[in-house]
Amino acid sequence: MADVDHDGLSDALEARLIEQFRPVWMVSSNDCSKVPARFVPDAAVPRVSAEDGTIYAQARPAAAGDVEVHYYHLWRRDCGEMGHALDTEHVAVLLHPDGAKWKAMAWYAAAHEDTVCDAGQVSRASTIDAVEHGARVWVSAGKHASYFAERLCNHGCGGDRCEQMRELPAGELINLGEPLFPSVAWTHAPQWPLLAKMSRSDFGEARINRLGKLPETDIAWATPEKRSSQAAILGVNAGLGGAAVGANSGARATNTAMVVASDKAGGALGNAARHAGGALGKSYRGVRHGLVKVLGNGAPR
Ligand SMILES: [Ca+2]
Ligand SMILES: [Ca+2]
Repeated sequence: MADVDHDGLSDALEARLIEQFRPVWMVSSNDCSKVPARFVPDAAVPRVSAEDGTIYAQARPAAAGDVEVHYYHLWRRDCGEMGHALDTEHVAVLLHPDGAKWKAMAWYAAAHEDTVCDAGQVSRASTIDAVEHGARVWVSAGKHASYFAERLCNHGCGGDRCEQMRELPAGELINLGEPLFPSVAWTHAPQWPLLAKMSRSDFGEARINRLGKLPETDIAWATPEKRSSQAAILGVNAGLGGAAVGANSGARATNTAMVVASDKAGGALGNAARHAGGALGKSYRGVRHGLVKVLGNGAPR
């Protein structure tokens, strides 16, 4: 079994999963940085070779036989108000084996990650219709924050816009390997925080636990503790939950980014979701079983 990045997953499995769950990217037609860039592979300092929609990926083992895949969209520059060269953005998905197939349990989209404006989101895969294939991801113009819904695009600290959006044609997918055995020379470059994003999981126990308890219809903020400081920045009190709609939006506003469709969680799925929420143990394994149970009871197509 060839395993060029020495993480225990075969090259063939990594290639298959990376391709199967490749997201569909929605990008802005007036982005100053055009589209995600390709970088010269053997340059230790990141140097753009083309702005051609190349996406970089990483697949690595997670707990209990699961696999976590990161998709990096890397840009020539961030063109926000405090713009800078190079921009390091990503989304992630947690996969579990189901017989001969693989299914997604949960997705994470980074938006202003590691800043006070953090508007990252987590979602059950079924909520955003991305159990057996990639999620659709809206990328804000110039800032390149990633969102699972177009109408979340004005979050962050309020400067994000998704205007004149178009689907990015599928470009090349390049496996970055792992931090100790990267396939390119620039993963450790201090010019950008790529190594940190490659080195950590986006599905820690606390986040997975919150996800397990989330209503089936909701996308959640990945770092709800940051949302209150953000509200202060905007001078809005209850406001940032304003994207939430539906009967329970008031109660959910602080922790929940939005309700996708209030009538979606019906029947067996709704019951399974409630059951999973109630049965969740404190451990990752327990939560994982809960999420698998939800998926196994007929997630919507
Ligand atoms: Ca491998
Ligand atoms: Ca790998």
